[in-house]
Amino acid sequence: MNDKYSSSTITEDGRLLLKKMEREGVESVWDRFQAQLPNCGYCEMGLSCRICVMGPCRIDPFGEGPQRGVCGADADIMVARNLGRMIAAGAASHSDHGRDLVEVLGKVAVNEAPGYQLRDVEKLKRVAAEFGITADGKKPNQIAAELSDAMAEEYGTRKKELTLVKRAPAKRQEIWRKLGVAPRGIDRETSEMMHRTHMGVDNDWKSLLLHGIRNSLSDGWGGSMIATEVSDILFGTPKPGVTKVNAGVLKKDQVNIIVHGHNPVVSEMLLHACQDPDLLKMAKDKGANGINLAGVCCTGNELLMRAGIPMAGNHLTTELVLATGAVDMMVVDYQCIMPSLGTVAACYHTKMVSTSDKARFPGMEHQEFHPENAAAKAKTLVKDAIANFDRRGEVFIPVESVECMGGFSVEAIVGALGGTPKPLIDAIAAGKIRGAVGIVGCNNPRIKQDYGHVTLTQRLIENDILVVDTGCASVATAKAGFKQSKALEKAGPGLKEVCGALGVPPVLHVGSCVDNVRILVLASALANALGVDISDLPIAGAAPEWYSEKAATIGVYFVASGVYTVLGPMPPITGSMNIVKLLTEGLNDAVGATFAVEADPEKAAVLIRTHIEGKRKKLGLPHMQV
Ligand code: BF8
Repeated sequence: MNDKYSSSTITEDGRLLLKKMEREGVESVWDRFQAQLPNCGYCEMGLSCRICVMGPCRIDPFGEGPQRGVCGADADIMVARNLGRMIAAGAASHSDHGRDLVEVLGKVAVNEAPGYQLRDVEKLKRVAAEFGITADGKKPNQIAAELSDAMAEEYGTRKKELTLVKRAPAKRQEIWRKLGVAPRGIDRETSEMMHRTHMGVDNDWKSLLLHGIRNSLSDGWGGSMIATEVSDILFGTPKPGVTKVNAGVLKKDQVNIIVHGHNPVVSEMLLHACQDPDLLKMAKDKGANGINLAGVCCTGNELLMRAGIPMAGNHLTTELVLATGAVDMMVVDYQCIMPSLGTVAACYHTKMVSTSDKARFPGMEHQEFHPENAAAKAKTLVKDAIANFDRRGEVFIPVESVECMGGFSVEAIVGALGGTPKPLIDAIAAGKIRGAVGIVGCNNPRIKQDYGHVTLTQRLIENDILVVDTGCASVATAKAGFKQSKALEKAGPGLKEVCGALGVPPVLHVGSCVDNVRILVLASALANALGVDISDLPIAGAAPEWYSEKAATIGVYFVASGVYTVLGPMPPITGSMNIVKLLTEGLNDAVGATFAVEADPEKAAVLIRTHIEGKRKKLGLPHMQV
């Protein structure tokens, strides 16, 4: 179908709901995007600075106007400071999410978090051992208490290096030590970045960017890694399972509750409440055929991965699902929640509820969740959602949902391979699988929704490259049908054979955005099995539609971990050609990988395939000309 909405999104549900919103006069993210055009050229290039109040300042990229801010910062310093603060914000977000989970773990250990439990005690023991905590004769709760304390220390206490850095291949750890970027404390690196970028501190753009690397590593091998591990311990390590995706997962005859945000602490309790027999009866008495819990964005991914909860959409779908008129309640925690949602919801009957003390929004009722009250609070919210069911107006559920397989934790992937990564390595060595690519990140109205993710994924799998994806990328490819066995038809012959034999789709859903660390762990396992560094592997990363500071941080820790990474949207760095050159070329000498920026996913696929064949050649594996 070709209409004006198809320039905004490739999805049918998106197109139809956008049309409905326009008909109803409801403003969407695309309308606001248009209203902002043309964007400020200085900001796009990273050449504006409002760090201090001698400014705001800007630098003229054409060399005619000012070439320095009031403080004397030139273009390199300005761009580096802005980028540094972007990395710090991304690291702070994911790592603070990790801290919240560590606190829940600590409360569970002392029985102060009713409803939560230690679901994966084996993993608890395994991770505890990495922190030097022995399990002998100890009850799981005691181990959890000790692990929670040890993890909390990673945030602040003065350390030489974060504990989980040891998970990286030895060669990688050496590279970081030599460069002086091994992260020392999760909060420390973020705090130091804010310090360095204060006026009058670090004014060497190279040194600022090196600290940007260290800051990103404090998240990738620190806060985010802790978030994923503790989520697995508390909520279960994901196993493959089948569910449904897109706006068609909403049910006309049921109470629909959508969870949005990132932290599974709230959504897990809602999941339990939605299964409560008393509440199910209450829904029935109200005329509903059940309570349907669905997710959007990464909190949805957390539930999809572990409990097979359906997924209504990714970032740019979050306003659109409200326009179905079928959402009785949307419960949000934090991150990626547009402040417009309360306004959109007010045009329908949806009740909006915020739950985190650190994230409040206009047009939302605030019901604060803490580990101590979460189970009870969740029941109250489900009751409120049921009460809202008969306030619905017109309901429009535009499409049928699509089947999707999720749940590919590293443990599940290695399990599917028979307990060792060797079969995957053999398939790569034989050339049946050319390599693997992690496709991650967001939607961004600069790019037609899902077009970047889906096109790149198609080009890679048809060329026998395995795709593992997370975050909104993983929802995009799920909606497009890449996460079902039928999708093997879209894959090249080698990938089709290997995935077919294992009973998995050619595109593996590895989780939410904090779960990008699963990709690091998997890459480390492959590198260790081969006795090489991550940068030697025929792998790559891509963020075709990224928008957030968190995604910027992920990109940096991918590259700093040795993974060549192709970004879709250009980060605000073009005001400094020195920095562009360093990130796209110079980093190769320092960390063995670089960024590339390519908005066209067809061209990005060629870049990635060329990179993968180059790595195959260096490893002495059969390779081809792309
Ligand atoms: O953490 S992919 S839009 S929802 S930032 Fe946000 Fe981007 Fe989606 Fe998940 Ni990640």
